[in-house]
Amino acid sequence: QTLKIEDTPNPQKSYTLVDWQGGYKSLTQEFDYWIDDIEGQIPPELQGTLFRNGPGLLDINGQPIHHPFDGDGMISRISFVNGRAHFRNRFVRTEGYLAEQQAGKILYRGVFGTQKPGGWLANIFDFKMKNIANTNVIYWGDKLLALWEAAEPHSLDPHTLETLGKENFHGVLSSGEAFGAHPRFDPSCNQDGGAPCLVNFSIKPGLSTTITIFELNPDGEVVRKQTHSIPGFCFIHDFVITPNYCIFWQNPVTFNPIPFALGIRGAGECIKFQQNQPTRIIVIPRHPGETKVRTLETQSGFVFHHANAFEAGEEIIIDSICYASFPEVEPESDFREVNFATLPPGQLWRFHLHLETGKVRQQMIDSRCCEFPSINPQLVGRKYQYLYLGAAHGETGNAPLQALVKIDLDSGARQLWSAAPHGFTGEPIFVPRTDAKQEDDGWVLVLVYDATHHRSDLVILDARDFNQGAIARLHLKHHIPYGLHGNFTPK
Ligand code: 3ON
Ligand code: FE
Repeated sequence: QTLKIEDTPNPQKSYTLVDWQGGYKSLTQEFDYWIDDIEGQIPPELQGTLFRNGPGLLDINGQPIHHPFDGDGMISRISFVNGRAHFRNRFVRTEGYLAEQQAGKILYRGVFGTQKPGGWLANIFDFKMKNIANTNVIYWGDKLLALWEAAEPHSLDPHTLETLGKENFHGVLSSGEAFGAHPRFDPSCNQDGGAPCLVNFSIKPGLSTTITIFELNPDGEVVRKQTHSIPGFCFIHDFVITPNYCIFWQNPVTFNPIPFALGIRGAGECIKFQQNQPTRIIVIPRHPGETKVRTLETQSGFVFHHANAFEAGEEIIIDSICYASFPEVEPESDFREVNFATLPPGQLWRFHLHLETGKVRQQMIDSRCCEFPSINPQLVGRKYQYLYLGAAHGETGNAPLQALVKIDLDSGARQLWSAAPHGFTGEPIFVPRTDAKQEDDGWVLVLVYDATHHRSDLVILDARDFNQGAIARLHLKHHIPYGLHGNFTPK
């Protein structure tokens, strides 16, 4: 346990910017080894594989990219076998990755502002998108899929991480068609006699937006697909499900395509937050027979990620990470020089939607800066008690994630595990123990960037008790750039 902050230069701060910046250096090498530098002990009952995705490259042969979300997807795979752990990482061999590595320079514009060298003249009217496969990685229907929300998935060998090609689900996706990066795993689908099912969506932007919902059976086949047209532009990164509904947050934003077309800004930099516009909440029934789409309204704000949702009588309850505004990306800025204190923190809120009256109530559950919610996978769409989050070390203000927090949503109790001052956390993943009887009986796995050694650790916590500290710290031989999402499979 490392809660001491005495050795940081500024006692008000639990981190230094220089330490934090180390986690945004590229990792160019691909590794394959048994992890042998371990503090504590890997629980032998923890068996399976953790897959993680995120930007592995923050530059192309020395040419910096403009935003981490534009970085090429790199998959890390940590498999746990009889108390030992094996590490492997591979870049997804996307068309763009291969072409740029061969050319040794940036050949594509990125959604979040990366431009080809040569100024606007080199970028004007180039609408080509590089599918960077960097946001999430899922194991479903015996396939390992790297996801990026604006194009189709890449299929990978789950053992070697070799890129096999793009996945179109037997022709369900047309070439270039999007498949979102935030699928939800319904542990027991009403329509499939209680079998598990994977629910995902995609967004086709425009003056009005098409939302497509896909439901896949355990064999990885699309068994249900529905599309809806929603008035206005949408930037929807995540959604939530319940047994009967899919729920989408239409954040109050507008899109001005002109600077993008003229080669001055990335598409994501043309999104403008509308402080005086309400958020629209779109509730779409999952059952093919029911077609009534409801739109509810609540106050302005921006949501990337939701924790969970469940039905409670007349209401749907949704827990989400909300920002007071969308963190707009500035074309001239360097993301490494960010002043955290000037940006709004993500904070945990609970929303109550009343479907009949259309009323929405909300309350802040925790004001601590947080991101990357994770729950027991058996309770997706169901009433749940425990939520795990990446969190700032301090209770107030915006800061990088250095801790994990466990929240008991029934009692309000909280537990904090912190890696400050030199450690930086990412998304926690809750792994249930086989035959667990309690919701929090299992482990929380998290990659922590350790600036002191410029390397990452895979940290294992007992989910029932963060206060006992890490039960194991697996020191990797290198760092892993701050990542986005991943999943654990018992296989
Ligand atoms: O909305 C339209 C449709 C669409 C799919 C237009 C569009 C071009 C903006 C678009 C594309 C969206 C894309 C490609 C989004 C990609 C998002 C991404 C790669 C990551 C998002 C991450 C979110 C968060 C909150 C990350 C937090 C990170 C930290 C706290 C750092 O450790
Ligand atoms: Fe996400």
